Amino acid sequence: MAQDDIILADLDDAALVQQMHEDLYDGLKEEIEQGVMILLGRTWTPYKVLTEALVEGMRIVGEDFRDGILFVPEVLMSANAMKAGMKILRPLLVETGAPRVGKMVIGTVKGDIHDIGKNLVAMMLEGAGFEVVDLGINTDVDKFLKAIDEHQPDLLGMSALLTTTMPYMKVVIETLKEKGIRDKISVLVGGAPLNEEFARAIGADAYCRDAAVAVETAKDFIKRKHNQRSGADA
Ligand code: B1M
Repeated sequence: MAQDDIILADLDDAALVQQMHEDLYDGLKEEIEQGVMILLGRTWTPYKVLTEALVEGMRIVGEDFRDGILFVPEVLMSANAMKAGMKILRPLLVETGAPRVGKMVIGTVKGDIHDIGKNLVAMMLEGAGFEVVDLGINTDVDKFLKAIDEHQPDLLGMSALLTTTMPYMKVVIETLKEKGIRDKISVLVGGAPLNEEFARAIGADAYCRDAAVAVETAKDFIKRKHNQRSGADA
């Protein structure tokens, strides 16, 4: 869509968000960056911009991708525009001054290159005071193990967006068991095709529907760990 005749700053909030959904759909990176800045300037919180303008826009892209209306190259452009918006929001979400509460190693599993959701989870966790070691995409079990050994995290997060890659999470969990370190770490999993039942079936500790739930769940597990520790000390 040609944007020449639309001045984003002249739109009211609702119209601007609507326009941003369309711009995300069309993969218009600069317009998304501009829209994010305008909403922040109107005192929208970074989280509200993220969820209402960006995540909701990406949901619409996902529907049309599913229905064969959009194809990979177009969705890649949308993803790039989304990432450009997230890049502006990241420091704002991360710099809350919250004390460090725990550490998570996170990655998108082997065979899978989807990273928008995982990046969002990492950003929100950092904002909530977690130290996050992000292993990126296409992460195999050796890379997870090496990072766990090196960083000694409280939590392991795994993301998968494909039905063909989600079973790999079980491979990682089984390997943690074989190595005798499964009990030392809480495993949180997420991604659009997953659900509670799947998480239980593969032996994960929790399924996280979205980034906000991931933060709450991570905090909960850290609290439990502290309680166990103080129980053992008593
Ligand atoms: Co992909 N793709 N894609 N894709 N893609 C999906 C996942 C699909 C559902 C689209 C569809 O058909 N409707 C479909 C999977 C179908 C299936 O498996 N049943 C699909 C397909 C088929 C494919 C390809 C195979 C297409 C092809 O090549 N023919 C290919 C696979 C490549 C590969 O990975 N090997 C492919 C490629 C791509 C792009 C590269 C074009 C691009 C990815 C760009 C990128 O990530 N850098 C892409 C995109 C963008 C999507 C959709 C449209 C959007 C995903 C997204 O970013 N959502 C997606 C459709 C959909 O999911 N509805 C789709 C926004 C994001 C904020 O949400 O990732 O769900 P989400 O993350 C959420 C939660 O799930 C949760 O919190 C996040 C934030 O709230 N969460 C976690 C996620 N990870 C977590 C980890 C945690 C906790 C919570 O750990 C603690």
